[in-house]
Amino acid sequence: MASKAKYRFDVSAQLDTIEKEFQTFQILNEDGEIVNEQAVPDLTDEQLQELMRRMVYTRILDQRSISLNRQGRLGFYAPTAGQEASQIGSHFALEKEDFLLPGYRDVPQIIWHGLPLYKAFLWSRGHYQGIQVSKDLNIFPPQIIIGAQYVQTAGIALGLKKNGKKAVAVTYTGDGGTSQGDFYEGINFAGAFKVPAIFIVQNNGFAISTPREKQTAAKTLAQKAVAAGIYGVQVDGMDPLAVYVAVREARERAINGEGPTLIETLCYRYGPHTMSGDDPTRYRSKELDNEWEKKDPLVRFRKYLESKGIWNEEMEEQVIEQAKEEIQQAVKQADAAPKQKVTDLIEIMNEELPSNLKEQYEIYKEKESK
Ligand SMILES: Cc1ncc(C[n+]2csc(CCOP(=O)(O)OP(=O)(O)O)c2C)c(N)n1
Ligand SMILES: [Mg+2]
Repeated sequence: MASKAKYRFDVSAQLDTIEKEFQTFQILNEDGEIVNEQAVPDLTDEQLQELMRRMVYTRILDQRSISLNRQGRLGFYAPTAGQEASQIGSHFALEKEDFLLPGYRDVPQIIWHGLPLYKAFLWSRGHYQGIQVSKDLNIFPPQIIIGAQYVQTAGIALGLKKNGKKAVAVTYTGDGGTSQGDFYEGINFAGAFKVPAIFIVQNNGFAISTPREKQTAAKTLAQKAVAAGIYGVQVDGMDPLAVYVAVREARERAINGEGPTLIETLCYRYGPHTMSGDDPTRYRSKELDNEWEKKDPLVRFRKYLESKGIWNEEMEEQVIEQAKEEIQQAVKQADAAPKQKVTDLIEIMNEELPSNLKEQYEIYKEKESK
């Protein structure tokens, strides 16, 4: 017979049971082999090629953005390499009518949603034209305030529901974002009102230099969904097919009135936190980097497509060339934007000016006319 338990109610077994339920969902392993046959999505060869094309393009965009930043030709930049399956795989599951609320690292998703590349560069430079987009483009500017987009997403999703729209609001944050109050408020509200929202947490293991283990006692970030009474999924964030399926099904559920889903994607950022002086070698080991690079989303997806005979070096070269060419053109277009004036900022932010701003506006108008 077991010895008398120290406590009458075994809370520890209860927590264990819940945590064990959150297993990592995977379809394609590191070697590009299908390990979960019944979960393989119904994507045509053309769609699979397009998904690969977007991931390769995004990797090149990241490399070029880093160089442009070093040359002083871009402003703020948060590297994306290593997160392509998580970013592009998730976006691939969405439709044009869906609303996207990105974080600062999620520029690729809004580009693939339709933001012209040169506007992404202008946003990076802090130019107001970078966030002026056509009305039919359902995107928000990348959020810098950690977690704030989670609350906004719950609100937008409620709007979609009230207006009877067959669309979802999708947002992204990082592992660190789930330690923020806004994160809990957002998922709680979304659960209470059963709104069509998808909350994606890209768990790249670090919030700048703070390891994920130090940010929370939760064993998985997906299980945070339980407290809000919403669905939670943990997925291999280096596997584009698994991410695609997790998001596609979350979208289906949301549209069918079944409410929101929280999706944790396990991934890694190869580069620094941002280009503003972060040195990852001070908080990450070479061994850890190597371990994650073996899981690379492009490598495994390339192997998978090659094994199906639908991808080759020549196709990849073509994508790389096209990306380089388009990036070069977009930089030129961004360079051609008019120099930003202080009066521009005042004008675009206000329909009517309060007296103090009116005064400043006149002062700047005078200065700028010289
Ligand atoms: C409210 C708020 N607090 C702090 C910061 C400073 N900050 C910028 S990025 C970051 C870490 C975020 O890490 P994570 O959510 O894991 O996203 P990742 O950068 O890894 O994609 C912090 C603390 C901020 N931008 N906003
Ligand atoms: Mg992180």
